[in-house]
Amino acid sequence: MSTDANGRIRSWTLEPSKPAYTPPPGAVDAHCHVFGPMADFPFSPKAKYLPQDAGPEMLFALRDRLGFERNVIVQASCHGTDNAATLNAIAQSNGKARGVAVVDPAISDAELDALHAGGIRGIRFNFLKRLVDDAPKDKFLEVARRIVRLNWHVVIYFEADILEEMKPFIAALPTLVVIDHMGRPDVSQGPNGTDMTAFRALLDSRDDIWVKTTCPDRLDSAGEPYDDFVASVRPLVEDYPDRVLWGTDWPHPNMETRIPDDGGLVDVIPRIAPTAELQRKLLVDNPMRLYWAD
Ligand code: 0GY
Repeated sequence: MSTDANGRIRSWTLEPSKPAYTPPPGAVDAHCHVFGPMADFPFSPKAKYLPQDAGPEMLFALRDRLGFERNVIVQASCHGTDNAATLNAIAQSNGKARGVAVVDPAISDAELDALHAGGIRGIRFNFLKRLVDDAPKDKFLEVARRIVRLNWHVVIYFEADILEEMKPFIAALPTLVVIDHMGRPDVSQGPNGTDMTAFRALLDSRDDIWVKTTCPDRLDSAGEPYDDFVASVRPLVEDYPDRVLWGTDWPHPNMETRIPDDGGLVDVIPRIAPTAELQRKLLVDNPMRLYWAD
């Protein structure tokens, strides 16, 4: 755990290793965040964690070190519904970043248009009680209907224990849906375990549900080399190759006690996507279709 004198925590390693694996040209890190910098972009009063600054320069330096070309920056819960830090990072990326916002469901159409102009292509609904105070499904559905005209998608973050109760909500969403971290299955159960089987049934319920095959560090309690994660996730990449995304999750919110090595995370990619074609879909074709279609 690394906490500074102001109680601000660092959840990322300062010295990530250089991965052995080289991503294909044009690879996209499709799930990462920025924190602040706080002096310019204060955290939400409702934030559940207080991180040290992890701004765009740090993110882009990591991108280059890991061999990626683009980022999809997901608004982190510590910034609430003020997307200024995310928009700032996108603006500084020379067109190499796009984003997913978190919005107040009462947002106006003009504000949605401004987010689109700033590079936002989706909105995130977070159902983790430790991260957000409430998650009003009726209001989420209303705002989801209002982003259809922008051709955006919805990103949903929930854990495996509420998958069943999420189903009617997911079925009602009028946009393409992306599920963060596969709905956080228990990967120690294996690819045919209860959690993965239920998650596959969800994927089979609509052909426009996509999935982030992310976060071995969060999902594999055995830690590196993340064998349980690989065993559970590789069949998913092989069976749904056109609906998978990959990201570092840097700066790894709330992982301050088990900080992952970002280079080690990249080296998991060829183990879950064992062919060059699968890697190109996962890292280039799929995220480009979703975030740089225009
Ligand atoms: C993640 C996961 C987490 C945090 C957030 O927005 C966030 O604060 O997403 C988490 O704590 O599980 O996807 O970054």
